[in-house]
Amino acid sequence: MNTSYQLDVDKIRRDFPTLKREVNSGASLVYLDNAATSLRPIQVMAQITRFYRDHNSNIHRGVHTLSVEATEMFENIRSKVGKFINAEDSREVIFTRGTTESINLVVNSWGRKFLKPNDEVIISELEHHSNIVPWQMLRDSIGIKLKYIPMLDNGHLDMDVAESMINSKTKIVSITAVSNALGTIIPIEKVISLAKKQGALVLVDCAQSVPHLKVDVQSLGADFMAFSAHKMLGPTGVGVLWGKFDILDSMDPFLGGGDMILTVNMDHSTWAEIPSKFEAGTPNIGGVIGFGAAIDYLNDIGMENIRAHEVDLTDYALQKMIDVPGITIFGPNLAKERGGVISFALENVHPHDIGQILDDNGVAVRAGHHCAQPVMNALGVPATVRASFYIYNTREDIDALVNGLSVTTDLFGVKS
Ligand code: 7TS
Repeated sequence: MNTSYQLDVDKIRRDFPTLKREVNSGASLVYLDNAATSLRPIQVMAQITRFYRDHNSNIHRGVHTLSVEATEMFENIRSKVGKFINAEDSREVIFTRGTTESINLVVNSWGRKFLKPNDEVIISELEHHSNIVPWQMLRDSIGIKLKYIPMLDNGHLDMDVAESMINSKTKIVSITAVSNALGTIIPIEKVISLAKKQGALVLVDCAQSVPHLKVDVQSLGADFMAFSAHKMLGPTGVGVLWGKFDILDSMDPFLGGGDMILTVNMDHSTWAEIPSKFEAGTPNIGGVIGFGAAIDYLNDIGMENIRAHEVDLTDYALQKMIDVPGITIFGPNLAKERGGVISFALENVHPHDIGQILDDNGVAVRAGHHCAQPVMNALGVPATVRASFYIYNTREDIDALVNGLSVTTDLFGVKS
């Protein structure tokens, strides 16, 4: 491959046995649904197996050898995640079930404690439902005002409106770093600076950024960040909430139960320090330990190389796809303004039919509203087809996508 960055895709592909799958009697799998979830390399699966085989135990409670080992392995991953995002203190890393739970934690533990009726919370029209619905539930429960920064036709946010909308009544801006539906990279540094001028907090939904771009929480200056392990080679059911120490420390617990308490009496209980305060019950220990192997894998490749590879693929895909008859490609025109996500439609062909025909040809994409219905409403479509890339994808995968689209346009008689 003629590229200036260091990424040995052939070697990487050998670590992902799922890529050897055939689907629909003989079509080689081309996996382009990475925004939904990535594949997992053998190193992650081996690490999960190693935990259950050799160290299986609950954490933070036993004095026996296995429990001490499991606790140490689990806590080492907290430090590893902290380093990966450059957190100042690994206690700022809270393990959750995923981005959805991380956002719900902030909404309930920070929002219910610190927000009052008529306080303003600002999100955007580009959010995934998990950064809309919890805030709507809080609005309906305590009477906050929820405002949306609108999306422009080109898939970018209307930053002029953002500038006037974020004002002294704003208490938190909760915003995605990269749109899962369109791939738009949001200028979060600018949003953070607007919020900080007004003394508002910022939560960044990094579900689509941390897996693909270098993110440094200290230089970014947000207050909370949420992301999921399963979109970055790790297991499902593991996510992270990072928050500034003093803010997390000031918040009430989210869930009550074992491991999050200091003392329990019949009439009252007291809470453990962070991070335990927010990690009630037995967590996904094997999953967190597997997540550690995923971070090692990404670190070995280098996040800058991953980003360069995705820009190259996205640029190639945009150039190839534009020639498909009847295609509309949604979102920003330039690869550098996008994550590795391309959402599109074909004239007079339902997105689900496109998804089905692509699947018949081995190409896995997502067709639907991508849990971002306000984006679909803004585009005036019920659904789109979305192809999304990761480290193991190649230009040949994009050729397979484009071939599958020609089969579709031939079948439906779409003309340019
Ligand atoms: N925020 C964004 C920007 C997302 O893309 C997703 C998942 C979430 C939050 C929720 O993450 P979870 O791990 O808690 O489910 N996005 C998608 C998607 O685009 N297709 O399937 C899941």
